[in-house]
Amino acid sequence: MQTSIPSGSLTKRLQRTSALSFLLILVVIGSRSQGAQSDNEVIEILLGSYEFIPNQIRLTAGQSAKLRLVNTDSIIPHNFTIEDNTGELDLSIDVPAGESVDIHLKPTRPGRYVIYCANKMLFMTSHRDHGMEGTLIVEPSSP
Ligand SMILES: [Cu+2]
Repeated sequence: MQTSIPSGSLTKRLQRTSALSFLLILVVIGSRSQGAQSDNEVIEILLGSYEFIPNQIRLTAGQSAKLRLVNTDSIIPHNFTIEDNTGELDLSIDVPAGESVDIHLKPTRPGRYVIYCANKMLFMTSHRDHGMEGTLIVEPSSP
């Protein structure tokens, strides 16, 4: 008889632990970013486990913001796509596994825009169908 540690479950546990710590970091950032959005604000978006955290992003028209896209998966590449038929915010950014990419946005038109991951699993459905989508809300600047 052989005794062996199921490495798969250990990896899963580690992934869960790191996901949890990312969540904790996010809560700290979330509580710090209450109130008015400043031009230097960094909004961190986690891409992993087939979801965006948070899946709702709020920006203010006329203000620039830095979005930090963090891929928390160790082997799955993700993508961050914004759909905007005016073309202003339209973009598609690939975020390799375990890496992060900063993007700068300065929206001018208030509205709601669809965001999603454009990647697909081999021979399977899209990441978007698995839940990797959300909303970018651009609020009008306060008078
Ligand atoms: Cu993805």
